[in-house]
Amino acid sequence: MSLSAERLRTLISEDIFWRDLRILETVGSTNDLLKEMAQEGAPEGTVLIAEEQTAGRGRHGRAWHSPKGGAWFSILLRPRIATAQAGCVGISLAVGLAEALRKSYHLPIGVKWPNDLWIEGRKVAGILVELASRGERIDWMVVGIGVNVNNAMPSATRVPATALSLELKHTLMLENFYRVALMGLAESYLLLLTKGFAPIQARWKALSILGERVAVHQGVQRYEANVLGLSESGKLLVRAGQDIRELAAEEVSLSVE
Ligand code: BT5
Repeated sequence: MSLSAERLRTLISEDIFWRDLRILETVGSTNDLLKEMAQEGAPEGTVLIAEEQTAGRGRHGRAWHSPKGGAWFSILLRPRIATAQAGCVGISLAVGLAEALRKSYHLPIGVKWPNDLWIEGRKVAGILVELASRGERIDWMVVGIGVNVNNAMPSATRVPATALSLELKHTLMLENFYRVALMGLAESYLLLLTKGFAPIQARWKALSILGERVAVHQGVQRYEANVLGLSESGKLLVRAGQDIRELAAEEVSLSVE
């Protein structure tokens, strides 16, 4: 069943935040294309959806497997905040998406810092945040979101993977998935802009799957640390020996102990 732009537009027409929703059958990476559109001045709220990506990207130059049946999309945001606060946006979006999917599909979805969604020890979604600044402020943010919905699983992944359809034991209607996801993303993003990061931090705490100890991978370094919580800019605060460190999403990866 291929994705119907018309059906999708009717389903999300009540939501004023998203606009110019585009669906492509196949593309290299929705992030790459939306970044070009951002540089050419596309407005906040632009959404680009692909049924399939041939060069889907994860963080740190990793590949993201994106065959038909999954949800591969990018959203364009232009938050009027300092670039140093960008981590808050990624966290807010992960929280909004996780909560919306939990509510609609009744699955125990958790958030793994920074922006992954997990279901009982398996990764179901990943988020890739890319941005450009103007002075100290964000000019645009392109947030790429990959969710395993009805697609076949990649054969070997860094961490075990799952899909919503595998967990629910039935195929989902992709248009409905996009409605739920886009509403949840808009809700938490707008909450961040109007009420600040504190309410999101509290929701994150309830969803976080991190235990007390994590292994931090930073370049070729690896060390173990105790998780202390989130900083006000969305960084992860950890204690390694006597050191308190603030980890930035773009610099590290974590494995759960
Ligand atoms: C992420 O990276 O989790 C961010 C993924 C973002 C993908 C979206 S799709 C729409 C938009 N356009 C793009 O080009 N990208 C974004 P990371 O944490 O680096 O995870 C990547 C790792 O996950 C890979 O090295 C694989 O081992 C594994 N992986 C690849 N495809 C996967 C999948 N479909 N499901 C689960 N794990 C996967």
